[in-house]
Parts: sequence; C-alpha cells; structure tokens
Amino acid sequence: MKFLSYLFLFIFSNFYFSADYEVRMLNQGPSGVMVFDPPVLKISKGDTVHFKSVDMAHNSESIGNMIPEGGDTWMGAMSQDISVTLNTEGVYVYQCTPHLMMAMIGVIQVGNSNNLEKVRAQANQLKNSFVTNKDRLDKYLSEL
Ligand SMILES: [Cu+2]
Repeated sequence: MKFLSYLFLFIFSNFYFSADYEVRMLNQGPSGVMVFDPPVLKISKGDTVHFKSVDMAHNSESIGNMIPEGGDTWMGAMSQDISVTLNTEGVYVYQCTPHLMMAMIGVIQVGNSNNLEKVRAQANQLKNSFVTNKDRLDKYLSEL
C-alpha cells in the first residue's frame, strides 16, 4: 500500500510539474511570414516543446553556439513534428534550416537566462545571414 502511494505521488508529481508547449511552424502567422508560433517561450526545466509541422517544408533545429553549455541539441526533419524536453537552464535559439535567410528562428528560455549575453553576442553574427526580417531576433531576445 505504501509502495502504491509512493508510486502515485511519483507519477502525479511528474504529471503536475512538467508542462507541454506547442510551437507551430507556419508560412504565415501572427508575427509575420515564415514564423514559429509562438516565437518566444519561457518554460521550466524539464518541460517539453512540441514543434508541429502545420505548413510543409519547415523544420526546427537548435543552433549550435546559441544554447546553454551542456544543453540538449535537436534537429527535426523537414515537414516533421519533433518534441524536445529541455533539462538544462538557459536561453536556446533555434532555426528553420531552409528559411534561416528569412529569419525563421525562435527562442526558448528554460528557467534562468544565465547565457543571455553569450547568445546576444552570437546573435550579432547570426543576423548577417538574414536577408529579410533582420530585426526579428533582437525583438525576440528583448522579450526575455
Ligand atoms: Cu521554415
């Protein structure tokens, strides 16, 4: 009986404390053309983000030097959903690989933003690869 109540507590606390978020990959969304929606998320350690392939020919891929040290990386296939559970705190920037030129990027803050200065410095580099929506990344980072 005691075991069962521990088991229940364990399952319940997992269920209760980790949340799920959905980010849609869109040709056109509330914040513009070729966007992740919502583009900026603030979540807790251990939460899961589900990237949904709503429109075709998008993916979600973490950007190597724009995640916290030791953070999980991911690389979704084209036109496929991908779910990512983030267990390392910090700021993560990710891209849609074929639409990086159009600044199809997104930002997730997991817990605290300890690496934000590093990410900002890298953002100045990344912006060079944008042809349109050049101010998007700054705008997203300012929302953290
Ligand atoms: Cu895309």
